[in-house]
Amino acid sequence: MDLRNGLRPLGSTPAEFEQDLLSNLYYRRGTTVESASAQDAYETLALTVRDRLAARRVKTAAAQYDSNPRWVYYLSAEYLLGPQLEQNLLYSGTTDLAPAALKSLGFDPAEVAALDVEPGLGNGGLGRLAACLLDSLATLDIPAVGYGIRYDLGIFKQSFENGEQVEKPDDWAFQGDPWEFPAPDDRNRVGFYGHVGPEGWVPGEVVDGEPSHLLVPGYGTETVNFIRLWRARATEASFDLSRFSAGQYVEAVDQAVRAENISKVLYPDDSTESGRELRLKQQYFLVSCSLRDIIRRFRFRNHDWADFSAKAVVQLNDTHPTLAIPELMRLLVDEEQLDWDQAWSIVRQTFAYTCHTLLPEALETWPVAMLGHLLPRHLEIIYQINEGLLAEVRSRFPGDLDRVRRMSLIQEEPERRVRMANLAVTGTFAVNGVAELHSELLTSTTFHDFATLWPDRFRNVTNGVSPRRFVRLANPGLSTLITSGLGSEDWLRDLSLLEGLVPLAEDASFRSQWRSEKRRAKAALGLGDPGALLDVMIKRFHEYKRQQLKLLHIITLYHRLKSDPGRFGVPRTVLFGGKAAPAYRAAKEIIHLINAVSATIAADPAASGLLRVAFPPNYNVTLAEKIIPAADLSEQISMAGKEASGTGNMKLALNGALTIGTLDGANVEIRDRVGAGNFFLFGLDAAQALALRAGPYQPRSYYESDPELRAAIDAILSGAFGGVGQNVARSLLDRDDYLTLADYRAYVDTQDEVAAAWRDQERWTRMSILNAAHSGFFSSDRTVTDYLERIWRAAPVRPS
Ligand code: NBG
Repeated sequence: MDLRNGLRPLGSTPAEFEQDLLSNLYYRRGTTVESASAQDAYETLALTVRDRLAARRVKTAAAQYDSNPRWVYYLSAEYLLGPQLEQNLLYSGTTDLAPAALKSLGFDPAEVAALDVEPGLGNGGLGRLAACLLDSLATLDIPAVGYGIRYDLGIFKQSFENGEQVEKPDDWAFQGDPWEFPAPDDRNRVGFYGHVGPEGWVPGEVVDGEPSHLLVPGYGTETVNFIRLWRARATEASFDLSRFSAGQYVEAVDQAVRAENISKVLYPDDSTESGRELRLKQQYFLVSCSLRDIIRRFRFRNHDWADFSAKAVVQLNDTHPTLAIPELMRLLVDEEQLDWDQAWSIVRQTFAYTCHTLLPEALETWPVAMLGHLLPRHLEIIYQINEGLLAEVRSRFPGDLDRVRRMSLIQEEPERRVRMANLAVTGTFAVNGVAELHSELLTSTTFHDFATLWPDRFRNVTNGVSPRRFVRLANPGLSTLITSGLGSEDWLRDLSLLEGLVPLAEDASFRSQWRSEKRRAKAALGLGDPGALLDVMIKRFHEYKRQQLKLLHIITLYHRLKSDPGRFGVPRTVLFGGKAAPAYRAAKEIIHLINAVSATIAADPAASGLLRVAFPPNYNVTLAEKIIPAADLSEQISMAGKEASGTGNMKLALNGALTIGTLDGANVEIRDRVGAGNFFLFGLDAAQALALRAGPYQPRSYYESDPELRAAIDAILSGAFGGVGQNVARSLLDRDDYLTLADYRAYVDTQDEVAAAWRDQERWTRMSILNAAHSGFFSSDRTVTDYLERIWRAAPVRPS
């Protein structure tokens, strides 16, 4: 069948690509080369590249429709996609064609590429993981759709004023988004509030969800999947014409504005009641629109509900989409008239849940009152699910009231709240942690009761990252070297082939080329001497991740430089990147202190050429792709037992950075693979940390017995850094929730070992190569393969 319906094929020569560009410029931008702006050129280029992916998407859709496969549906509140242009050039095979064609039309390719804005649809690790998994799903030809929200404003843009974090709106789609296909004709109506009467739920407010989609191409295959993003649209009825006519312009649009606020910003501030309700609204909006879409898609080829879970597996990315469980129950029982047990069995075979945290405070709960007000029917359904759960607990553990209380979907004290993680575990067939240690800790602590009741439900899938984005696109120089070392580019689709680099670690000329790639990446960052050790800590700011520990080390190095130069070590640039949640005061104060310490050191001529602290603002994927190739040392220093996995640790190791880290998250598996001799381990392990926290932990005792530690903290307290950060120091002395002081000495001593290793550049380079060589396991292709085997059980469909 001719899927193009006789349309001429897209060009593959430079001249043809140029023709396609011209045609898009003329017909879709309505302009000509003579009058086109750089923005016109960028949009045109994006459309021309997108056309090539669209052609593949059409083929993929036809093949997927034909085979009526089991679909993987990924529900996520965020997708941290990163810039799209370079990725889509690479995946569409137009990396060389495009700049040549632009140049020949008189445009500057670099200026055009600089207009590509990274979508503001994500925040941190779980959002980036979602993006890597979708990349790998497409690369492995798995029929998959990602569902999310099309936020107008992303997570804030970070800048610093007098060293303090300032948040500005991230209006990422201000100029429009040429990668997106809007589909206003596929709107879904979503209800909120109202009451449950004899005729069922009667919502008090309705909003339309309007979809658009972004293409997700696979690498080295024809498959192109997509992400469907929902944007809230006021219904026609929400505009009050009579008020408008009466001059009440604000009141006239009040309802419409409230409706459209649902997809206004990612993670609205939840320090107010209305902010919290808005988050809950977003969550329901996402799952309601997405489930209707999934059901619509199911009905293309299927009719019998008994087949539903054979045709769809829905992965809940953390607890944000957990309302999908009661929502599917509602659709099946209230709208499709299935009986409760049949509906519950479908639900239980359809959903799976990934947990991304170990912090108890990060497990979401919603006040019963709020949930019942916003979604009265869903609360009834949750109660009914809870009855079934508690009946099972009571029959398995007669008389164990405490267990019933712990496992209930409803927390009673101090306020009645719905425990979303318990609901997620109860309504799914599989629950996974994201690294081996994390999955173990989930079953032994957080979900211990559930793992006792349903041991088969729990499994591990260690995270991974896309080698296309985080090696090939981020580090083209190193990629070329790897390809020449291995003799082919196959490693980009099978990262275990990196093992082939092991013998090259013994080859002096390869080592020298490896080193020059690092230096080149460092020089490109523009942070001064590329011969200095680049020590990198890039991640969200959170006390458990312990940026404050790195800071104490920097102050110690500074003190040594001034008064004990023999112990200073090697020239070092420390680079931080990351944002603190706007309402997280302690994390923001750590940021402020880092900037203050950085300024003090920069102003001291004695530190020049020896120690420098850089903190470029607004860390995002674009910046990560510049920093990661340049990094020599990767800081993964969380308190053991707190970091679920980490994925930055994998990206850095794959690019040849050596890790200094605790036995936390995926660090454990990285160290197992790269070898203990190629990893700088320090500090308490998870069991020791737990034991120390359980007793009467006294951070002051470390302060009192360690002169260097005392000097570092005293410097902060005495105002040596412009008086900034005194609360940080006091909180370390008084509470130190994350055992920073307990791990300080081991950390500083291990950093001395780092410096010693750095002095021997041949040794360091060997270790660097071996880190990359042994990190192939951390490809998201392997992660997806594990999900397929352990959870999804979906098979590839290749477009012919
Ligand atoms: C993060 C964890 C990381 C983990 C990513 C992806 C959240 C809530 N959690 O350790 O902190 O690597 O998820 O699994 O973003």
